[in-house]
Amino acid sequence: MNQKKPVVHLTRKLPDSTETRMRELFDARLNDTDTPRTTEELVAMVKEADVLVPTVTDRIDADLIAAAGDQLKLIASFGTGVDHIDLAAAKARGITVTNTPGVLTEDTADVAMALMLAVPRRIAEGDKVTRTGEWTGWAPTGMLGHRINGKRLGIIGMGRIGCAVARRARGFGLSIHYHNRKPVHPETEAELEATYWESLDQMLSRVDIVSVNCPHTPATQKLLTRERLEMMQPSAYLVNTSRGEVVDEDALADLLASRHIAGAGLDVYADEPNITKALLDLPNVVLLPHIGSATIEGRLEMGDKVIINIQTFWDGHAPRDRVIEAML
Ligand code: 8YV
Repeated sequence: MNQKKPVVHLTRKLPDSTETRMRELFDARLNDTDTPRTTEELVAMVKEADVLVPTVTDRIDADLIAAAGDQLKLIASFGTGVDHIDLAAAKARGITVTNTPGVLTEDTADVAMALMLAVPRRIAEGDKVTRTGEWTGWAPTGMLGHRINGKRLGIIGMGRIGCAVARRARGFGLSIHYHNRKPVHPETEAELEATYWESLDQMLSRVDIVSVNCPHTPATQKLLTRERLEMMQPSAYLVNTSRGEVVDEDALADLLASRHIAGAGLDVYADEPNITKALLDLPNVVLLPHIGSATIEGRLEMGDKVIINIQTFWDGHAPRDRVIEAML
């Protein structure tokens, strides 16, 4: 058992109770202003920290890892996605990486479902029309959208979040289709009455709503290329609560503008917080500021997980949430 408290650097402001507990357990260095750290600041941190607690807004690349002092042994990320961390470089330097899976599954699935309803039913447009005084009253042909009940949903990536999306979607009368590296457990497939598509291309041309729920990895970088997006039906919608990098954002904007795709609901972007300008002017998109997991409950549970991962590691055990590159 390690007697010394680990020096733990937090790159961003975390919930108060998470930070207070960290101060009790560790020699935790906080970021009160919550200003995203510059590369120089991150370098200074990894030279000193035993443990770094980054978030999705930090780029933990090979150069940064090379600049770390030998004392840096753990990167305990606050979040599930680990595409901001160069896992191979961390492994090569013997640095363990952990994340916070599981605790943001339901919240993220809720936002995916909300977008699936919001876009075909024109919820955001309706809110705008009502507020701006453009609404002239009920009309038989006013604000018509499309029904989702009875339609087909195609989920890309049937992990925890994909399955949670499927469960919700079934409640709204959608039938479930999915593309994954391999089929899910037969029991899960039976429970969801889900249809597996080994070929993403085949699935894309047959479903009414596409939901992106796979992690961003080298294999899924721009998985939805222009060619693939063009395979979608002109009446179909795209929802992305995973990572912007999985979709060719420029191509998506073009196809939405020309109505080759009916609409999109996006919570994530390739270059956050910058958004492809063309998307901003389109009425058939709902754009959210990466709030998939943004609940107080979720953030506290993420904080708890980070603390447990650090404490377990510092006590000399393998943390449960360590990220193994081959798993991605
Ligand atoms: C998190 C996310 O809030 O966990 C993820 O992968 O995308 C987010 O919802 C973010 O990563 C925090 O670092």
